[in-house]
Amino acid sequence: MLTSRARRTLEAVDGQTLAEMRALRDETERFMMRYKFGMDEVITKLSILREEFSQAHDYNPIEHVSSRLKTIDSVMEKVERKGVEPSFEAISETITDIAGVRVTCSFVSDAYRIFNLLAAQKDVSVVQVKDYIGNPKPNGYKSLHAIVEVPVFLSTGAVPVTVEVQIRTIAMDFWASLEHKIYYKYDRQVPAELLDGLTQAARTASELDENMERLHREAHGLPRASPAIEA
Ligand code: 0O2
Repeated sequence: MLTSRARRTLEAVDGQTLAEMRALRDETERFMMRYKFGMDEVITKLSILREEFSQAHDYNPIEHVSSRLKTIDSVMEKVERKGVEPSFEAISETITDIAGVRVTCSFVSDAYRIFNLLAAQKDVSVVQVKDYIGNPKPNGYKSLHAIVEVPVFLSTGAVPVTVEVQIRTIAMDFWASLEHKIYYKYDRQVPAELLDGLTQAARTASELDENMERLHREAHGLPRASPAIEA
């Protein structure tokens, strides 16, 4: 429902400007849709891996998969913050996390296993990997981040689409979501004692991950693993 002021503004816009505005709206919708399709493809790949792995190995390495598409406002905020030229081409080349998929696993070795299985697929190209599990952030943040490119097949042909995939354990995810809420609550000015508490909690979460994986291995008679990204 338009306000009378908005209606008056629209009435003052000439036909050509209105047509250009509509064309831009349609192009923006098409641009964002590609990311949704790319995200759906990655989710399907993960569902297949999850189901097939469970069937073949009687074990499920994926606990949970969630996804989010950035809003146009959030994309534009990042475009401004990073000083990116506001064209669809420049945005698609520079902003690689418009589509995001988060995978939660039980164990650290599963996080690397899922990444390696996804990266080995023929139609998946790995653009960038940030291994914050092997190299945690100073605040204790741990997660395996990958920017992958998948082809999306449209009626006009195939287009490559980037999707950010974050893979982590339940303990890492629990920590990251609390840390995110605390940062949001304090508008990034988190009191020092809370920051110390978060760093300590990150250590506890890592210890929990190590202990749980050791127990799992012992219970199943599995050898000690040194999980890593496969070339
Ligand atoms: P959202 O809403 O989750 O997308 P860049 O993405 O290039 O601007 P950067 O830091 O180079 O920034 O990317 P990086 O390191 O791959 O991290 C991007 C995302 O990882 C963040 O996205 C968070 O989701 C997550 N992340 C990174 N560091 C932390 C951290 O210290 N704590 C928590 N809780 N999450 C983190 P966005 O864009 O911030 O938000």
